[in-house]
Amino acid sequence: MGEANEGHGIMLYDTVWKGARLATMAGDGAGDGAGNGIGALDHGVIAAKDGVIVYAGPSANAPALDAKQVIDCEGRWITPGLIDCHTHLIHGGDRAAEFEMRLDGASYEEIARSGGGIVSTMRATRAASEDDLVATALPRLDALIAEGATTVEVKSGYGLDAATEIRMLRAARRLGTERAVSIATTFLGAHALPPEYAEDADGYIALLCDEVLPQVAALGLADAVDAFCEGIGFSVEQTERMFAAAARHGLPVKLHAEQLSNLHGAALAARHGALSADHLEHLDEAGIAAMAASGTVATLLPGAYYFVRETKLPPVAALRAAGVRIALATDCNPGTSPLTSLLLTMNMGATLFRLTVGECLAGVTRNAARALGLSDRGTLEAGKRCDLAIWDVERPAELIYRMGFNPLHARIWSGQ
Ligand code: DI6
Ligand code: FE
Repeated sequence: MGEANEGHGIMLYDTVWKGARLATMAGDGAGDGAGNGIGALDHGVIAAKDGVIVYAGPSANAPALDAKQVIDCEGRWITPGLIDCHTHLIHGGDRAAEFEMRLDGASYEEIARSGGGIVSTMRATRAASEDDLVATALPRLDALIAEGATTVEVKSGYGLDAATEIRMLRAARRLGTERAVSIATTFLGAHALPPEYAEDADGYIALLCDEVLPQVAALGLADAVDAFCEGIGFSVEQTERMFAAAARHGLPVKLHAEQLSNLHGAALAARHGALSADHLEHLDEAGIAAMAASGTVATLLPGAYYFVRETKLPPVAALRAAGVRIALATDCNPGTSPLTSLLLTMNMGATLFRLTVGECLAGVTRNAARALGLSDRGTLEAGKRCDLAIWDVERPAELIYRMGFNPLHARIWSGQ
């Protein structure tokens, strides 16, 4: 680097994006006085070095912009790279035939009896090699990436035995080497009861806590631990045992809570300092208060709400009033949300849940980062990773307003 530059305290940046309009998503949302909580800036500049944002703000205050590469954004909008904080991207097979049967009038029970449901995905996942799992997940990941996703969470939970859960997590980690994207992995062994343990849910939880999770943790394959706390899933008591095991391994927790009924899973998650509680259609006031107190993010999954034709809405107004941060995610899974679009997820968040434009954008950036415990991303601010989405839109609302249209102009991951 030039000695002259150093002598004058001028930094040589790798890349400068100028002529941009920025939705920095900085601050903490509504009440920060910055354009509906999106931190809107009309004449913005971003400068990055070594994959990190060094400056993001008005061009008027920008430092000397000495860069190896200067990109004129011609007035395009830049948001933080999008973050999908809840997916089941890795799985064998699909459930399109089951979908067809349901449209032809078959009930959920008939489908389960004919070998469908979550156990059919378990079988297909157990039968798949690690290479198969990576190969079948890549098109789904590519669809997310094509819309500006730079960080994607991926859960296990279709193996339901040690070998397959580990294979799923290895496949998930590999996605992050196959593509320029950050992958956060979550161990969801407590997703469903495998047939081997049909009458012994406690025994299965013991297997997960005493054998599977210790292996997963020793291999460094999970960034968090999740469970499905539900009548058709696991009880509060069983979930609590999973959380205790997670704590023993120093792993943060999240929870599928209050999706189909109210077992008070969200309050349990909050008591354990969970990063997020997810779904939440049946969440009550006590659960909201507990989440507000613990700073647990409410991750709403409008794709699942839509696909299963749920009618009970999550308590958005009460979450908002209590100051609970709201994230939005695809829940991409073969059974209840075969969705690989964060843009459509935002549209559903707005149309179905009445979230504002600012809330939808925060839900797939700042608050999604928080739901993953990642404090190094989710906003356009000095010191954050340089993960950007550059959009051909006139106003950010267009990202949410359109359905099935992708205005992504460019995507930058780690400054590239
Ligand atoms: N809640 C869901 O909606 C999915 N898992 C969960 O815990 C359903 C997964 C599937 O049907 O394959
Ligand atoms: Fe899920």
